[in-house]
Amino acid sequence: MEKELNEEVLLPTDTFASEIDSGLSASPKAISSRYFYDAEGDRLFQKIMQLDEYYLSRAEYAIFEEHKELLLQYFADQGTAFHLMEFGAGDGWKTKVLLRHFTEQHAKFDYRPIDISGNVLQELESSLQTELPALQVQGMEGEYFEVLNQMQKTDGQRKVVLFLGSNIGNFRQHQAISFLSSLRASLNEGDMVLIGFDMKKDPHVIRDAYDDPWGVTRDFNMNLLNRLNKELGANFDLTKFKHYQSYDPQSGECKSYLISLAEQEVTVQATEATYYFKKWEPIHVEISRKFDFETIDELAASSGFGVVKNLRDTDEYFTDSLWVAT
Ligand code: AVI
Repeated sequence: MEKELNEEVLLPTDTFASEIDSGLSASPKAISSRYFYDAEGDRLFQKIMQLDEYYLSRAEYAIFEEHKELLLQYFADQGTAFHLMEFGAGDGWKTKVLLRHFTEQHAKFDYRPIDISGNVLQELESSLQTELPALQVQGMEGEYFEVLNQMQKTDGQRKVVLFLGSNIGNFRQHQAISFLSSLRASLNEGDMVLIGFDMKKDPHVIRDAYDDPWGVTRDFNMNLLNRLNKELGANFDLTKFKHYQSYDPQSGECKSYLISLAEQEVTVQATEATYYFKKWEPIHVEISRKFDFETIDELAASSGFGVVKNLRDTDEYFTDSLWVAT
């Protein structure tokens, strides 16, 4: 029998429910930030990316504007044809800077955006059809690890993989190494990856980006509880939780929590369980790590890549690091 699928993320509902069950039964409580992204979560994240406080997207956009020709020279290496693949492509706002330039320069490449959401891919493909009709686009829908397996089956043409927006920061170090090592295993020597890293900086700048005065980031975090209410039949009372964010300048860990404002019990129909919360008990919901060059070098070396070039914005807030599979 086919498993029931949660349409938004194409995950079996029982996997979703069982992960929530382990997260809420654990001590300390934790839920993965991958569950932020239902339709409302996608909408709120788009809104975050337009906030002045959330500098990450603008910084990476500026890096692409400044270095698009240099990137093309590395990617196409003397006119070689390549597949440009992108994990977590989203609306493609930043990537279009590269796609437009590469198309204008008649580079020999196709674009393969990869996203967990079929809707996001459809919208991206149709906007690209209008804006860059000559570009060959082939969307791939699925979880990162499913797609990595499919990637191995592509022809021998060079692959260049984009992993932008500091999505890598949402992994802990061991998870990042395991993801990048699997990515490396699906590539050939000489293939390239371009990874966006948000760098350590003035802690106040980071705190403002993840706790904006408009409450958009708060709503983005709280939406997780709404989602559990809607999809798993939970009965979270949103007035009894608040969003809290912390930043540790030593480790570079920016963490988000939902804090219980009262001693309370929450029942989730899909897990057939009731969870007890102490007053002030946190649920850890996201990590957004900030990097330095030592950590970037260490990540590359431990996962089978060599750093070719680090590209930075003028504020030195963000780095796009170009790696080659060794
Ligand atoms: C998707 N990811 C890279 C974002 C980040 O910066 O960690 C998600 C986000 N969380 C709060 N604001 C944005």
